[in-house]
Amino acid sequence: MPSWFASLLNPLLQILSTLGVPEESGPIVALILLYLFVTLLIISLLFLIWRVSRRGRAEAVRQPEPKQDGTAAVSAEDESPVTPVPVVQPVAVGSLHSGLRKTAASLIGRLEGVFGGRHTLRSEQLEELEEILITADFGMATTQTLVAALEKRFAGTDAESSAIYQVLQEEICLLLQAANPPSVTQLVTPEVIMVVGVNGVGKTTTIGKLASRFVREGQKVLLAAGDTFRAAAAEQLSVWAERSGAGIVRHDDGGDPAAVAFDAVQAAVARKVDLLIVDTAGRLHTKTNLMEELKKVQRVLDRAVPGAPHRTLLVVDATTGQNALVQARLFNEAVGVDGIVLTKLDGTARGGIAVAIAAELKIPVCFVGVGEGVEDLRPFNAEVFAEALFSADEAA
Ligand SMILES: Nc1nc2c(ncn2[C@@H]2O[C@H](COP(=O)(O)OP(=O)(O)OP(=O)(O)O)[C@@H](O)[C@H]2O)c(=O)[nH]1
Ligand SMILES: [Mg+2]
Repeated sequence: MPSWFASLLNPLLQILSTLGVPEESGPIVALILLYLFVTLLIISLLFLIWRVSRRGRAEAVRQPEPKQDGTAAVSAEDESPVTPVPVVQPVAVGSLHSGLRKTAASLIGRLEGVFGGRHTLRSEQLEELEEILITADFGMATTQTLVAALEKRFAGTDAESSAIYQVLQEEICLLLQAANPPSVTQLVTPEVIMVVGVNGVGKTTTIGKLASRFVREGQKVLLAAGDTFRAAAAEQLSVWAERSGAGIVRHDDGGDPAAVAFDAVQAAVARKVDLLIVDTAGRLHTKTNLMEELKKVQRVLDRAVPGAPHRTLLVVDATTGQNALVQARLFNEAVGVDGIVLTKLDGTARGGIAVAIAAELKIPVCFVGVGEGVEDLRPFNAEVFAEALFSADEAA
């Protein structure tokens, strides 16, 4: 028996014998007592760690309630200068395969029909490739770039289909990378993101998913219910705020979206929020007056926090095909778009639109929506996306 253990056991044995425990049962009773004591100690320690970590998380999301009239609760002592701290942390690259399942299955199936096995690349096949890419919404200009790259590399030579796909994948990746966002953004707090797009593309749902992602990463997030036009739009955002643990600033339906933005950005500064995400009403990209309304919201945000909105994200629905490209072009001209969120990729076999937007407009795709659930938002990554386009079997 080690000496330290004996010195622990002996006093215990003495206590037990004074308590009337027979001498022969003393050691076993002492061992049982020691065992119970150590188990209790471990359980208490684990409980303590759990309490401390829970308190830390609660502090991270705790925010003052908005006032009864729906405006932000901003108190004088709350107000603080905007201090530079690291903004939104980089997010882990999730799988894009599930969202590209339909696109990949269709693309691979049709490409195999043309290039299956070993082939000498001729003009008939290049024409068929062109049709396949256009059908998958790569757009005319991008399709021509890709076909030209293949022609240059393989024309007249004998090539395995796998080599052809590999080159296509590399070329697509290059086009996507040409519009990749810079890895470091402005180091300000609050960082303000404004979300715009036409009706029903998934703006509010995307904001909910983003809020949930950033809250989980430890960010303090506030949402602004800037869609005062559609009845129940603020209610929809409130549900997402509650679900994600973010705060919300909302006014009554029919109010001025710029007023909501103003109150929200004030509240974001006062509450020392890391990230403010502003929802806006869906609007047609062709309506100039509605675009002016967005510009007003941008001006109000900028006045409160110079430089805000730091990012204007355009949400486009992948199932709308080439119309998404037109929306991206017009929204970009009107309000300046820093990044695209491509939603409903799960519902289409035409995921090539991501490549068309990145290649033709040089606007980076930042996230893709692959379903209606809170987890169904994937950070965009050019290599993973290009690889997923050609891996139908791995789609999960
Ligand atoms: N399958 C799928 N559905 C989505 C995705 N993103 C959003 N949706 C659905 O699209 C519908 C519209 O979403 P909203 O978030 O309300 O769209 P919105 O752009 O805010 O709409 P308005 O505010 O009316 O302009 C909802 O039923 C969402 O669940 C996605 O990535 N995949
Ligand atoms: Mg909405």
